[in-house]
Amino acid sequence: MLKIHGIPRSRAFRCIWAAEEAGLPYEVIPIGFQPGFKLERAVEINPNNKIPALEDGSLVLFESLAINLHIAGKAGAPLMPTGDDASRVMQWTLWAATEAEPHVMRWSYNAYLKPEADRVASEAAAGKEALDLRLAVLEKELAQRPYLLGSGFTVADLNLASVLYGSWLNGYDYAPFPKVKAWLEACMTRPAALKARKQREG
Ligand SMILES: N[C@@H](CCC(=O)N[C@@H](CS)C(=O)NCC(=O)O)C(=O)O
Repeated sequence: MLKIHGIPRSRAFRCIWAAEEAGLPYEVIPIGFQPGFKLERAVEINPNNKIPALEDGSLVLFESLAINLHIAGKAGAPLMPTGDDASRVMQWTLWAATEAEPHVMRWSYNAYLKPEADRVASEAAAGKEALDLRLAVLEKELAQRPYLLGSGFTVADLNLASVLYGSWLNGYDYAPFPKVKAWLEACMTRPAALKARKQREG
């Protein structure tokens, strides 16, 4: 049984979605937030003291997207493909973490996450400007194939879509990127995604 430490309204959402896609049994060990995005208690198993963290038997992991690679690896293909496609999964996962997520978060904190009085419009605009440059790259890729690696959904799609999910749900303008918008909608309405979203969105 996978033990996912965190709550659905955090990056643990990504791992819940991955477990659902993989069809693996899991339990969520809830650790929530206090005001100011501080955790309500220490995460003993994560030296970074952050959520999510995963326990899989004696294996303990942190980093949500790495946890997802582990979960997908247990399921195997098609969620985690082999050969060159496994390298493409790594490429897109690192792209999600380094090229997309910092700008998603800069926009998100200043567009909807922080209390209204603490939001800085210029910060939201800077995050959006940088993210739009990356979305333009993604738009060109998705003009060539329906999913990141080809015709089928893999954990590469899961990892990148889950990084973009909060912005997609909270009013980010994806209209200039119709292929990205259609791909995100396809990812976020998969049966496994809907099960995970129900835990988060109610
Ligand atoms: N890169 C990490 C980020 C983890 C992270 O920042 N988690 C947030 C919740 S989504 C957290 O634990 N925040 C509390 C804190 O930083 O004190 C991952 O993807 O797992």
